[in-house]
Amino acid sequence: MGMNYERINEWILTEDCPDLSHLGKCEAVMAQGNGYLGLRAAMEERYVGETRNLLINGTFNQFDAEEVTELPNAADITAVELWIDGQRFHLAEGNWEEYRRELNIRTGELTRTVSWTAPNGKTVRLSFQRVVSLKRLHDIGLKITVEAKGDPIELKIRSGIDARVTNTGSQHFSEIEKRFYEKKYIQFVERTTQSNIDFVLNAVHQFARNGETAALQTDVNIERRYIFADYSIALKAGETFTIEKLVNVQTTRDFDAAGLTLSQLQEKSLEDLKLLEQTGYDALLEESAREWQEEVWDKIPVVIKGDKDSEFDLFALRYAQYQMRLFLPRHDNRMNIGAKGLSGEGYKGHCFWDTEIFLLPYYMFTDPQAARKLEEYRYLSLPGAHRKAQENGYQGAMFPWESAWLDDGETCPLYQGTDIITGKPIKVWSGIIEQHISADVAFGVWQYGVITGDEDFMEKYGYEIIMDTAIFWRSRLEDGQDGRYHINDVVGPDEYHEHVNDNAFTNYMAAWNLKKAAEYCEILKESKPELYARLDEKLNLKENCPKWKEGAEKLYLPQPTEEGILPMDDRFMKGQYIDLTKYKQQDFVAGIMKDYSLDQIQNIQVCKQADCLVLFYLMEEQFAPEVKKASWDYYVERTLHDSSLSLSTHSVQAADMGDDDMAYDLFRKAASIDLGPYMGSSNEGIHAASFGGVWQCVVYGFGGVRMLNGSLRINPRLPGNWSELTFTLYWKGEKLKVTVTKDHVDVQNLTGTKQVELSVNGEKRSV
Ligand code: IFM
Repeated sequence: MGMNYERINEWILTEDCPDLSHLGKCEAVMAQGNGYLGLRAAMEERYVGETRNLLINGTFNQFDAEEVTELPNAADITAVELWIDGQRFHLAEGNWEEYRRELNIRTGELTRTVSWTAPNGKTVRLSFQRVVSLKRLHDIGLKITVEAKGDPIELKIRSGIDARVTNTGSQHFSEIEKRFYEKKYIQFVERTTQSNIDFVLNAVHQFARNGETAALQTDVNIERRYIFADYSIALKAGETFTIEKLVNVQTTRDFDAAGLTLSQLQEKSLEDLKLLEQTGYDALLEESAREWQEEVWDKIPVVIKGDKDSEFDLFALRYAQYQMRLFLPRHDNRMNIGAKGLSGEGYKGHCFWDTEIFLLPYYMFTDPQAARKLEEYRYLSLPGAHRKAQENGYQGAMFPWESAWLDDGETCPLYQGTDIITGKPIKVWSGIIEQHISADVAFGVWQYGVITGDEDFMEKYGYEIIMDTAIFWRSRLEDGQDGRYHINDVVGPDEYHEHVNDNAFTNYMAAWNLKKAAEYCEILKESKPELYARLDEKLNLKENCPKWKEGAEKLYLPQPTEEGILPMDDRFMKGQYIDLTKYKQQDFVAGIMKDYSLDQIQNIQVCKQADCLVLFYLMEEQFAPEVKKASWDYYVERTLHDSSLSLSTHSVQAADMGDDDMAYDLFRKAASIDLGPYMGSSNEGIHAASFGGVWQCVVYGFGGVRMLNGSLRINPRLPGNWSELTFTLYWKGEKLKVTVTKDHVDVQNLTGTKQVELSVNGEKRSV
């Protein structure tokens, strides 16, 4: 029951039995997309408990003043209802056999096959196919084949565009127009209620009987927020009937630059639909599969060889790549990556530090152009960051903890969930005091600049972001009685502890940010005086640079205890120690919140997720191995991994410390967050950052790749059951192919235009 891994060597993820009480799992893990749109894998026929999502990246809307802006759920285009001699096809009725739902991550196609016997005894063999084109960002195809098995049947079909969907109750759209053209082409126009974005959805159906085109009478229906057609046909025993539903979706936001009016967009999208109709499902699929092959699988190939278990490892890595392409807005720098990608409504489509710390490494090393767009988004969202700083009494760029549209500023909700003890809504402090995000963004920008060597980006955007965030940090520092600066009242990466002082992660990252800004200031003054002058005019470098230096020097940085443990803040180690075994054994997250209120958790030694350990991993050379080991022993015992970001960080740390078994075990757990057997884990969408984490476990952890002080280092350590690992990465524009075996590391420069200097297992090499 549930996920089945029998065909993973063919790149196929299978569900071999419909699980109608856990619909969210396959809906999310089998979602499709192309960075422009994401389509959840809800089945064609409707079920109680399903979530049908079509999300278009960047189209944020605020439902009302009490809610924060979110990605609205566009009208549903996937529903197709079938009746066999008057009995509606539904897996909870009649009998089903030979069921399989399969996602082919190589081609991006989702299929479902089943033999279904209706309560009236009529049997049909059904096959459903679905593709979201990677090539044509607006196009989606569905194909359904019905075979009448033993008896003749009367088949009735209902299909159209259904705008009666919401985001768990919040209706983000006004209905604008709905109509049939030529009694054939269906068009539905809806407008977001606050951001005024027009969505135009079009659909057309075409039919074939035993492979020959068939024309069917269309019974047109237009209802409130729903436009659909009914068709019927009599089939003889043994006959097959095919329905193709071809759909496109476009929004006025896509054409902001071109300034298309709604009626021009309606006209254009209808023309596009007619082209799609001529293409048909099979060609659309073939074209899209070719794009997957060329853009992803040929460009970013990975190989893992080893025992039987390693087959899952390779699939998990490829599945992570599949996901990281689904939600990547490669086409537009005005949007970023939501914490749930485009596979569900969780976290409302907002992006977090997940982008810079967990996902950016994959994109920087494998698709630098896409990585650049993600960081350009941060530059374009500076107005919101400036506003947030001002609203909080600071200066410079204070990036939002949760970010949506460019000038939205902070979009983290103020309240979420209910306190188990008081029954009151729980205040979400992250939007106000989880401030490390500003340094994380600067860190991502710096990493991107060094790894890709993209000086054009740094000159236009990068240096400015690093300096603007330094302005924020300098204004944020507080004078302490000890003559040092402190950063009080924050939430660190471990969100179970709020209002802490001197969170190690935050302080070290802030100090890094201040120091880096001052360093760049001096470098640019010498090497790029014109750029320096431009930035000086904007950011007053002459006055700020000395302040950044002084700030970095005087900022208090927590130091290890006598036992070598780095205190994650000024409170954690004084908290109560409790036995966490019960929560560690639960197959769901945040179980501790069922027993303790967040107020109580403040004084307990329990971590939701890695905190100091993320710091060790980002600033590897700043901490002695004994400190890392002692801190590891201390924190691992107290960490619940209640955030999907935690396991991969621990795995990379374990690999760095040489604990191969632990690193592998944690990698497998990280790879199973969505792919694994826990049926409730993905209801609100997949965990986008965890896929970056899976890639990091393999390439950073086992592959031993890291950028250290501006240089490339490769210190691989394969898990015991792997005999080979091969991956590619870009280093300053050169594409390197790295092959690691138990006793050998081979690095080839596939581009070969420049010499690449690197260190392999401590020895200097050049390729
Ligand atoms: O950014 C994370 C955070 O660290 C933990 N809660 C979920 C967020 C989104 O993934």
